[in-house]
Amino acid sequence: MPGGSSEKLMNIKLFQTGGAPMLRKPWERRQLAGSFHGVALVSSACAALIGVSAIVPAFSQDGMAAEQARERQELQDMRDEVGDIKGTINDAMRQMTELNNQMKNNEYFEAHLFAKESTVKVAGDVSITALTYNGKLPGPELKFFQGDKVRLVLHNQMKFPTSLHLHGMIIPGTVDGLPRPDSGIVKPGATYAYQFIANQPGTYWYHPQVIHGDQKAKGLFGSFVILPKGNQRADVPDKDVVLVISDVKAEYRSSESRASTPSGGYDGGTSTKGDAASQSLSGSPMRLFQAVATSKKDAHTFYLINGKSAPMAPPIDVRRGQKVRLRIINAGQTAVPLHLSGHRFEVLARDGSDMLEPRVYRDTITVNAGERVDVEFTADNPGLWALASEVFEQASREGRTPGGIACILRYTDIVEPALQNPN
Ligand SMILES: [Cu+2]
Repeated sequence: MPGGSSEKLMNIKLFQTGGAPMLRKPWERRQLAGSFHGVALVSSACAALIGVSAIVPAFSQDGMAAEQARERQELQDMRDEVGDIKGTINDAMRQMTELNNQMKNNEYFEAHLFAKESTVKVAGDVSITALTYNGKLPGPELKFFQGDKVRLVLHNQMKFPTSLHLHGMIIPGTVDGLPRPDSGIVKPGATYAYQFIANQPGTYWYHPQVIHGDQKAKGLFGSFVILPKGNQRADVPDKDVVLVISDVKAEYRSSESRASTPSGGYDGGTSTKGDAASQSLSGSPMRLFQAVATSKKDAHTFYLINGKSAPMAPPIDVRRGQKVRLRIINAGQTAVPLHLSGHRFEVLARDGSDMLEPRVYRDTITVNAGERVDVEFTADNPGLWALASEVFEQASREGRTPGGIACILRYTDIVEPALQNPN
């Protein structure tokens, strides 16, 4: 019989043989059960008998007094024991609190960015080879709370140096200033941790420093949002969407010129000795800021919304009555006038700073290169609507629609007839 069940069985026996009054105090029950348990290993049947006889009180006067004295002593022993346990628990609690405080002090919210060359799908039938963070275009969407200690670990998996700039964050120059030989420049294969406190709520983005600006043009960028502390305010939206718009130029290279570059088709354009040699081999200065098209017909500029050209850009799904916030980041090279049809939005912030009263309502807003604009609207006009650039070149793919910076706003609680393909 396993120890646990035999113990349970004997407790029942004890109650049945009139031992119950002796078991009022929990520690007595614990001790008795414990002693039974030990004996039970020898023989469970005998153990029950021995145990019960041991706790039957004696009935003589002297015996009673002696028994009471013994009980008092036992009680005192128990109190001492409880006192010891309390002390041990208090010590443990103190240690736990200390450990907790230590952990809080060292608690960094860590994100890992792997800068590497990746082939990404930008339209249904088009893939380009770009520079990416974690194989994604744009890089991972980072979200932190105000006051968080942040550690961004940059792993350079490219064949040329890179760096990281947290566009808009007011942080020490030692973290975000121009990269210097002793810090900030991450050599090929190296890793670097950027640590800072996220103390400004708002919409920001990350990309390599200005001396590695060509890498940004080739796809190294991502969003960075700091939510206000607690994020429990009444004006927190029902839906908070980050939209990174960009334009990425893709150049086609013959297999010959690809083979001549040190990284098998991609030199990153940063002037190191190896790159200088490869640039003279390729003979095309344009490649300095271009991604690589995988076929000749796809060698052009792609205007993207969250890394996709319409109609591949994911729709913005809303429900009637929702308060929707769009955090628009222009990671591209040109200004984009974005128009939302069927709604008017309030402009909440530009470049992470809240707008001053009076409130500004618009239906179109131009987002300059590098700029972030936070807008908010109420989903109060069911239907299928477009959020798109007003510049035709940007809202098409080489003049073909659907394409470019355009996506659908749709109400998921309303059944709409399917969209007609205009072509
Ligand atoms: Cu920037």
